[in-house]
Amino acid sequence: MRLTRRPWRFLFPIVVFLFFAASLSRSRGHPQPPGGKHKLRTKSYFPPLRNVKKDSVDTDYCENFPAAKLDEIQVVLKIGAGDTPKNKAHLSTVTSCITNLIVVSDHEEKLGDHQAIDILAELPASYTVKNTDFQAYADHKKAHAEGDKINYSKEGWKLDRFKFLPMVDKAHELNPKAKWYVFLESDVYFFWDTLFRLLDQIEYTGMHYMGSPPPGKLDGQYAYGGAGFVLSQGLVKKLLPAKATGGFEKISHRYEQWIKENEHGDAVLGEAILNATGTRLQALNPTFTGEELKHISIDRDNWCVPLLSLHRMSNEDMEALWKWERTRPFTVKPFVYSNLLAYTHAHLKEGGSRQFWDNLSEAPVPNERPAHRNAGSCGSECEKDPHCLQYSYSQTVCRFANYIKLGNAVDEQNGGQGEFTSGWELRKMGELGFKTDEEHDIHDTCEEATWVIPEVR
Ligand SMILES: *[C@@H]1O[C@H](CO)[C@@H](O)[C@H](O)[C@H]1NC(C)=O
Ligand SMILES: *[C@@H]1O[C@H](CO)[C@@H](O)[C@H](O)[C@H]1NC(C)=O
Ligand SMILES: CC(=O)N[C@H]1CO[C@H](CO)[C@@H](O)[C@@H]1O
Repeated sequence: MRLTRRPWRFLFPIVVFLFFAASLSRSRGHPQPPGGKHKLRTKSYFPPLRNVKKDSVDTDYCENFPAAKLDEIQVVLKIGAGDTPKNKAHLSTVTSCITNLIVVSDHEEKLGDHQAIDILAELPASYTVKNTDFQAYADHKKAHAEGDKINYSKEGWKLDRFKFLPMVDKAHELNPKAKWYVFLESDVYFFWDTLFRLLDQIEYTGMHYMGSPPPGKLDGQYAYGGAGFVLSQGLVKKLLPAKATGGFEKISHRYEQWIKENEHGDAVLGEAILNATGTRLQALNPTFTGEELKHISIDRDNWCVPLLSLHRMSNEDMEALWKWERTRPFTVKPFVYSNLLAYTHAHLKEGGSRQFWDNLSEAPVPNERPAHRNAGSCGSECEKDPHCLQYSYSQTVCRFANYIKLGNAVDEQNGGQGEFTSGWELRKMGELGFKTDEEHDIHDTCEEATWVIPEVR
């Protein structure tokens, strides 16, 4: 009776319920197509630094590092014993705050506070039979025994692929309770805040194999080692089932033949994961990226996409970026692609162009266009072109790009005959969010991050 007289009383709670149900499913990203992006608020685990003196002897770059997160995350660093300077650079920067770090190598040695594990010593003897790739391992052992120093070599590098399977076995053996297993290499930079925010969005009991396919093969089906990758506890449990006789079935034993036949350890790991668990790669590029800093393109597509990894970092860049990242002004927002501009393009505060600077712009402007008279006309043509974000001019050639790249200095004496100028479109970059005036912070380029939705391969 009352319901028919006042139907709104009945309808109101239903409408409210439907509204919440809809917004809940949206915030979990369900209706979005794979490979798309969605906006999502995430929490920062890094409180503001109290002591932000960069480069001072008493700067503690781990001061606000959320070490408690490491109770659930096992980080594994894979190195080569011949790479001493690189390994040291990594352990004193990117992995310096990872208190429970596992270091896997082809030689057992003490590296600062860490004990590198000779992960190849874990393999069955059958690996070395008729396997010329293992000659370097024997040579290294002999050299060490004689007190000789191991240097980087091509032969030594051939050992690298044999580390992928046993390092997963080992990470699980040493920390079977971890919710996440995170693997990186000594030339890979990691933005830890992005990792923590990403893992917060995902259930560790599920089956997750996350990373980026190799650069240049972005339709690939395995996580490229050079971008770092992550395995969930749920996946690792299925990958390494308990044996009736005790212990766990190791993938380094189970897939020995595969790794002998394939020169890419990361690819074999991907195949092993698929074979043993039925789980495919959840591609999260460009958040994970196998690109190096100098080749990173910042464009309209990735402007607000969180950045997690960089590859082929020089020791100098590793240290400089680490110190910069750990002391940049505090923000609750995630680190996104366009935030890199404050590191690579801080010079834009002094003006939009740079002389004796190589472009990395690729598309030459056709000859008949009037952009070729000088750097100035090249720049004004770029301004008129709605897609052009950066240009470069040298020896009558004007090039545009619809992305922003760091580029290189050009030696004024040798390379820089004549004019050699690169420039950036400050007005269009400002519209996107990178503002170089006094009132704005060049670190704050996005309203809200757009997270990549994993694309299952
Ligand atoms: C590595 O290089 C050093 C210096 O060049 C040399 O003394 C040493 O013998 C090399 N080690 C091996 C194993 O060849
Ligand atoms: C896993 O690989 C083995 C050996 O090649 C094969 O016999 C088996 O069918 C594979 N299992 C699945 C589920 O693909
Ligand atoms: C002016 C300048 O730096 N030009 C270079 C831009 O990049 C292309 C492609 O890498 C080079 O060929 C040009 O020399």
